[in-house]
Amino acid sequence: ENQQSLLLESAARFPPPKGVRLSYGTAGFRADASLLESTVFRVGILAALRSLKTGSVIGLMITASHNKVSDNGIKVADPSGGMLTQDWEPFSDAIANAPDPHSLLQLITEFVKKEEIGFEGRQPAAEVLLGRDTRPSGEALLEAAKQGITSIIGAIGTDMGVVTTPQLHWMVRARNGGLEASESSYFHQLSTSFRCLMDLKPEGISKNGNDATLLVDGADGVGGEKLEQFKKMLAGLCIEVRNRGDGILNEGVGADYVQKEKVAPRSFGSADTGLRCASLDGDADRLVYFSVLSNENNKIELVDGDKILSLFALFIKEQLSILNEGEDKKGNDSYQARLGVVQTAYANGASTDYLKEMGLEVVLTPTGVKYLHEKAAEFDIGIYFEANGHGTILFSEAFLCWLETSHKTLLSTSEGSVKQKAASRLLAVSQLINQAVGDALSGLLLVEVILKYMGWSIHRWNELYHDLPSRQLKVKVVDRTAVVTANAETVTVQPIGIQEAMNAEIAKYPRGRCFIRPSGTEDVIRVYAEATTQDAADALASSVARLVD
Ligand code: NG1
Ligand code: ZN
Repeated sequence: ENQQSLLLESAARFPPPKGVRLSYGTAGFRADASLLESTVFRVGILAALRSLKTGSVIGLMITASHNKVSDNGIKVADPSGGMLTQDWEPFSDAIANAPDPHSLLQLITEFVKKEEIGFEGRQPAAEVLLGRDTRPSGEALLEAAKQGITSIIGAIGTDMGVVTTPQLHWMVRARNGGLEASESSYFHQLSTSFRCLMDLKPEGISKNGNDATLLVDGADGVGGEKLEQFKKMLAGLCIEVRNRGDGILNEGVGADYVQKEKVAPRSFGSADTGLRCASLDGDADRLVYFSVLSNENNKIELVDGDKILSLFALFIKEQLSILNEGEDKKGNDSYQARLGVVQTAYANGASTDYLKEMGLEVVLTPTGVKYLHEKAAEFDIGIYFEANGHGTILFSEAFLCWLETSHKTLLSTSEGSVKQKAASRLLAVSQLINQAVGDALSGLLLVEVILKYMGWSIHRWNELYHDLPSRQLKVKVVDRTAVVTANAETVTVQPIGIQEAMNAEIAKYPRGRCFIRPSGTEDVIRVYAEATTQDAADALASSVARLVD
């Protein structure tokens, strides 16, 4: 009874905006910040229930990532630090759109019954870690989320303050693994494993052009601020952070802008020609690299998520082959680790070819981190990246266990030192790279360490393969759900007949590839096209966009 009246009473303080329907898309709820108070309050309730149900700490992150500063959003981190389980998404949609406190209460009561969520036991019964990016609307929304959490009796919300999205996910994972969940423990783990990898680079390598300062575009968001703080702990790496929050968040800056527009962000120009640059997005879960081309109005050489993935795959594969060298096939102590990579249809065709030529298993999933992450977790080492720069490397428990044991036994053998170093490197990578979600800061450190290891400049790295020219367009439509796709979004099954019409366009261009899909974060249909020349990719994209319109 107490619980019910508490919920009714607090829900009355957060009436939903009229005539707006929100849905938990590829990245949680996202909308103009002024529309979100009630949604965020309700997601607070959901997070508290999720914590009760799982008996673990849950995370809530308030951010709209690369979207404009007046937008905001909220997403839930599950106990592992990953995205909210998909079977709770319908409930999430339902409560966000409940018209009044009574219907909200009814939905909650039914759900609690169905999920058999118990209210007794631990103290506190539920805990939710809250974080937000630098958006001015974040503070009030965080308060609304907190009120949602505390409207479930026995639940508490712990404010982690302004953090990057991956920091918050990392903290949730750490807490549930019995570790300390603070920013300083995060920085400590990253800097320790970074130093370890730096110490393990092969003798004699270091002079090949990448000792120069790394220039970082902080998107005027939280990532730049954090990196500025963190860089002091990173011996052997010189970083200059620009766009640290003096300009407008995500306006002409950030990984999304750089990747989609293929131009240099604000504060970067011809004076930086040829230098190694990186760009974070607004909440620092995406990372791309670039290098300014001389005298060509802000044109850049883009090194996107596909190429980061390729660099990581190359390095990991090399360490695995060092470890397996000379092991007989019967394999006393050897372990045939399954290394796999996961991409989406947005991956440049040239990257997929390159990875397959390396002999790797390549899997495609639909767009959305939750799908990529889930697939990558099926491998001993699963590397996933979206072309836009979101990705990470997942290690299986079984493989890490084997790695630790063999790391110890290798200490005492003669061939040990080389193999032992490879084992140490892989262990350090598993500590450095965020196991919960894609993380621009940890990804950046791993890129830097691998470039040092290889003795490569950003240009050498970019030469791994040549991207096929591509074009992305968005088309505003009345009802984006009219487009239904299959086979990891590579085929359009509805509207009927559109795929045949697309095929006829695609057939006009050598190496032509094109697909469409409804966006999960914006009210648009996205068109992607690829071909051997930029003109051809542009023409293919616009003719398919006309079919959609
Ligand atoms: P949508 O709007 O569903 O295309 C975009 C990105 C995704 C992912 C989400 C979450 C593209 C083409 N799509 O999703 O990859 O990052 O945002 O931020 O970049
Ligand atoms: Zn982001």
